[in-house]
Amino acid sequence: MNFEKQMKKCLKLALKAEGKTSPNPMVGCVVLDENGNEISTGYHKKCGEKHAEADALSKIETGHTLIVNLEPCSHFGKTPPCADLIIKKGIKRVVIAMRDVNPIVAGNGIKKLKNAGVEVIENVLEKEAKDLNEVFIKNMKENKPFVAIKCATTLDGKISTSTGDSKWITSEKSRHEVQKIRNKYDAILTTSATVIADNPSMNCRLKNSKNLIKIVVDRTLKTDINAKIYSNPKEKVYIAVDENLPMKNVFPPHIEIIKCKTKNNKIDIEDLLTKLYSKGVMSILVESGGTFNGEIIGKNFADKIYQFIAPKILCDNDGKSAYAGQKQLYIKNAFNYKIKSVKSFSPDILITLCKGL
Ligand code: AOF
Ligand code: ZN
Repeated sequence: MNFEKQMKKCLKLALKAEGKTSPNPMVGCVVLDENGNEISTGYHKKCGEKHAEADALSKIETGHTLIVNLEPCSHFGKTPPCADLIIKKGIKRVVIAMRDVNPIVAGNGIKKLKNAGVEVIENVLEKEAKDLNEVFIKNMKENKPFVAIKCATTLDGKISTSTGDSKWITSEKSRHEVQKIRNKYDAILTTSATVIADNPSMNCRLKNSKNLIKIVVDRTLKTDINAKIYSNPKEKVYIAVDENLPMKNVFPPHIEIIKCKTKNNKIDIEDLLTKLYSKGVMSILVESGGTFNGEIIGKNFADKIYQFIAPKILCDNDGKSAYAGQKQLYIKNAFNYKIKSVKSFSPDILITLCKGL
């Protein structure tokens, strides 16, 4: 028995809470009896609630094999250690997809189980499990938010014509998928230029969707406070301004100013990301113009790119490019990304990319 089928089920269960577990990982769990029959399942529904293992074990007295996509925890956090509960419930075998990257667990859960005589099988669907929890891994390893760029381009890589027309490059189907992507992230980040040009609301309009945090990079505070992006008092907005900007404005409680270092009249993105992370923003979807995208790419801050491509060609040299301002004159210096998937949202496609090697 290689437990791949059950691990797949764990990943599926974990995904039920996508977008709701931050800053915690997505975890699912399946328990089998000694004959290999499934007797319970569980998943982590929300930060602060039961871990997946505790959820599955709460429904049964005992079991034989527990399958889970993340190493069981060994620490007293918001809940007691899952490794202790697994031992107490008499589980004989634990199958995991990946070790926990949280330094307070990192191998200690496995040690605890083995010391108690529990058999541990590791690395089942490890790659899939790491993909699922890419945000959590980045957070734990680098203490930085996970950053993704979303853009919608023509076949020739443009996000608008030279007259500024951009509505709509991609189809309704593609734009509906954007709503689903937004729902996975803690926050959406844009710039004053986009707020002024497009006055977007940048919210998530799916049924039961969460209130996204908004981040507006606005060094000199030139956006209009009546812009749509500021209009929902339930949605927290951080405005990143120059730390030396004299501030006399009073803002409603859902708007908070983050004072950032600047370089060459630009917000220091690294400083902003560090400050956002300390405020609990674990993942950010950048939806902005080409210049800002270019900066994110140029400084290697993009962990992921979602690029929707419509089968339209503008042939407009002065149309705006999706990535600008970081001109590379030689192919060997191009910023490299790896294609993770290509999906069709007819008539468009969505290419999802991650950092290159
Ligand atoms: C989860 N859900 O199903 C598992 C987790 O703050 P706490 O006490 O909830 O602990 C969070 C840590 O527990 C998390 O960073 C990870 O290391 C470990 N496992 N966390 O939220 C789960 N199994
Ligand atoms: Zn746990």
